[in-house]
Amino acid sequence: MEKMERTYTNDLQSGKKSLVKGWISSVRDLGGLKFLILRDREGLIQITIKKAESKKILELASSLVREDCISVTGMVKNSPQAPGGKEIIPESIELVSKAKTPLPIETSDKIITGLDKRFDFRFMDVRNPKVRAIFRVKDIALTKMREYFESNGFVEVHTPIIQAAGAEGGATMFPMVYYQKEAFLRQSPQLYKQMLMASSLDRIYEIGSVFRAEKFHTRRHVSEYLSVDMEMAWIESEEDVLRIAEGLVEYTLKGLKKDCKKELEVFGAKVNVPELPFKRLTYSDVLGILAKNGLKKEWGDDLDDPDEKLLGQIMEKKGHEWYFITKYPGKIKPFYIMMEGKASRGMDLDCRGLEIASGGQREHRYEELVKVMKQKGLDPHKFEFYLSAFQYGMPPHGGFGLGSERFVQQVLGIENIKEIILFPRTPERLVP
Ligand code: AMO
Repeated sequence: MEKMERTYTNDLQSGKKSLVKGWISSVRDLGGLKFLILRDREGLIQITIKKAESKKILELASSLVREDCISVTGMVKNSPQAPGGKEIIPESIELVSKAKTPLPIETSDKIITGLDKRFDFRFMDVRNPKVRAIFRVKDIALTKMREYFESNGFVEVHTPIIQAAGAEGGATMFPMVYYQKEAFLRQSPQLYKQMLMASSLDRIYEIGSVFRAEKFHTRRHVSEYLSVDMEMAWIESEEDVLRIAEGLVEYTLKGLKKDCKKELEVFGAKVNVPELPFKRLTYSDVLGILAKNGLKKEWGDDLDDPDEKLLGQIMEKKGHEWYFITKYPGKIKPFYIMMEGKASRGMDLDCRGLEIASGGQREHRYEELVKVMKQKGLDPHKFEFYLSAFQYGMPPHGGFGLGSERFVQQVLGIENIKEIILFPRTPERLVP
């Protein structure tokens, strides 16, 4: 007999003999009938056992419990009462792998288990269709971002994760032993993506893990996240970078709307594809808006969570879910951002009060760069490998880093960023 190919539950067709494989989501007994609900990556299917007609199958089915792995062959039929409108009348059922009882966490689409317990048993938590939907949205979002970069002339690169120096400040670096030397896990590909602007690659992007030893527990910080980074050379100003950032967001949201309808529905997420160009507010504009709404800040103060949230609400009321904040004070931006008097060419991209990306135009003039490094208390000797790229022909350039989890978090309206990471890393969590 020819080997039958496995069919996912969403591809089943009535009138076709099929093979399905998955976990048992529930078992129900109803007089003359026994129902097994099988769950696979794509959905659910009801397996209907007529007790009188299939004694052998019934015997096996009676020993089955939730989360057992089974494989079922049988005829697919339309059945309006069944979840998804179809059922399988089994010809054979095989128990592939047994599940222990009781189960440590709940896997039905109502999420009732606490977050920590769910992360302890994350492999099982992801069987929950609602949880799985998050990772499909993340997957499609990253695919769309890659498409956008590729179709705009960007080259994908991979720069070192083990680094000799950090770019984003000493406090959040993870040190490690590298043979006899001290090294660090990268906080960002910042220094390398800039060096590549002197390499002729012109436009690059990198999607990779970055590491931050964050001391605070917030709903938007983790110790390891997936950063979407880009850098482009020969720019006129940071405006060139903003245009790519807004184009990327627009393209990705359009793609999600088209390819993730089901998943967005699960979360009741209404994706509005924003109109281009996004609203640009200068940092000074933002202080003005906040002051008018009773929140006074000194010029030069960083924008904290409550400031960003209030601004987000005000902007949303005006019809701007996405907006840039430009011309940040130089003193609160990193050394690599180009200064412009007391301000800078640094920007953030926010969505409904949450910072999703940050970047801007970089300082490409060697002497200026060294001057700012010293002003910010950094030792240029530690950055010689980086600085040498600025001494043999470095074009003007800029770029940004976008937090992929924050992007998905905001699109789906999820409270905690950890939910967007399969195995999150926080100060307390290193396993699983
Ligand atoms: P920044 O440090 O602002 O800039 O980070 C860029 C974006 O990354 C996300 N992000 C985080 N996400 C989860 N957990 C964290 N601990 C965390 N920290 C940051 C945010 C943020 O906007 N090198 C620059 C980028 C550049 O200039 O190109 C950088 O890393 O969404």
